[in-house]
Amino acid sequence: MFGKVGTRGLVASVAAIGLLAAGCGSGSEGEASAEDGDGGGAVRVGFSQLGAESGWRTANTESVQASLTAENGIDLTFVDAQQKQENQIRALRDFVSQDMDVIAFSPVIETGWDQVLQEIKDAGIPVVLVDRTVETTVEDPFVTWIGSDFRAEGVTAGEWVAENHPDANIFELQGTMGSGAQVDRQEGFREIVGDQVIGEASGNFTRAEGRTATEAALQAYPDLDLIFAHNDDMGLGAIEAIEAAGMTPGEDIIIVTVDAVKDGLQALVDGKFNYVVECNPVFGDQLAELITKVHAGEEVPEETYVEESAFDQTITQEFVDERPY
Ligand code: GZL
Repeated sequence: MFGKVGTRGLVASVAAIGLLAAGCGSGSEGEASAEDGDGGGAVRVGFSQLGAESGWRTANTESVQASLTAENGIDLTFVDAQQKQENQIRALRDFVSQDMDVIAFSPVIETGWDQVLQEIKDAGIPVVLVDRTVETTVEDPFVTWIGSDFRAEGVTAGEWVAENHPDANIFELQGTMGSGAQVDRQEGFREIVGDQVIGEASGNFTRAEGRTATEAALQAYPDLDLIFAHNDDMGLGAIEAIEAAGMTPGEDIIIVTVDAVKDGLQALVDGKFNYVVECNPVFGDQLAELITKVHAGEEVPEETYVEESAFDQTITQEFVDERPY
């Protein structure tokens, strides 16, 4: 979770360190300022969102912005990094210079954060990690993390394939290389059906790049008959490529994806996707509560996993129409 160097013990001490830091993140050392604790001032939060690459990310941003609001006692500065780590690091440094009370971010990839995390720690500002995960050697880097169990999502997808298509020749459409979601979904999936994977390529979690990668895969692997896409958007791009090649998605080529955004579930109802594992982006309310508690110096869990499910072609159009995202 906190990279391959983190330990549960380390994360537990993070919670303790973070609670102390929260008490003086917005005031001078040791003094309570008007903004601290129950001083009544809004909690100043800097949030670095990694991009707007997918339907999932759009839904996540909407949820975060709907919950981190003035009426919930939060003064939010939200910055979109367009999937570039250098933009995220710049935003995090800006948050330090603006002396934010709490910094939250979803890291586009797992590595490359040590220096900026150390700068944030030296500034005494608590960090709440959101969605994706980080590998870091920095001691006590975060107070808490909220998101999905990406590895479990990969295992769920793999188990469905093993059960329903045990002889399939699988092509894996990977998300952004080096992101926690890509690393862990791949690990979980391959634990179950790794011996059936005949090829892989990254579609960077976008529809366009998913289409391009699938066009190349159909040429390179004429025997492929199942695609596992790390998110719906790449799966939707794969549908375009499969249809352009004169084949029928969901029949000639089975498609398994992760996210369960509305477009993905519509493809499932339409018979073009075959199985979709949910990755729930709507946790802004839980995030707002965590941030408020961190700032107030209250106890928070080391990690919070959001509720998720999985869907096959038995879902109905009514179910899709009623989905919040
Ligand atoms: C998962 C999230 C992933 C989604 C993609 O929590 O990080 O990033 O699965 C998104 O749709 O691009």
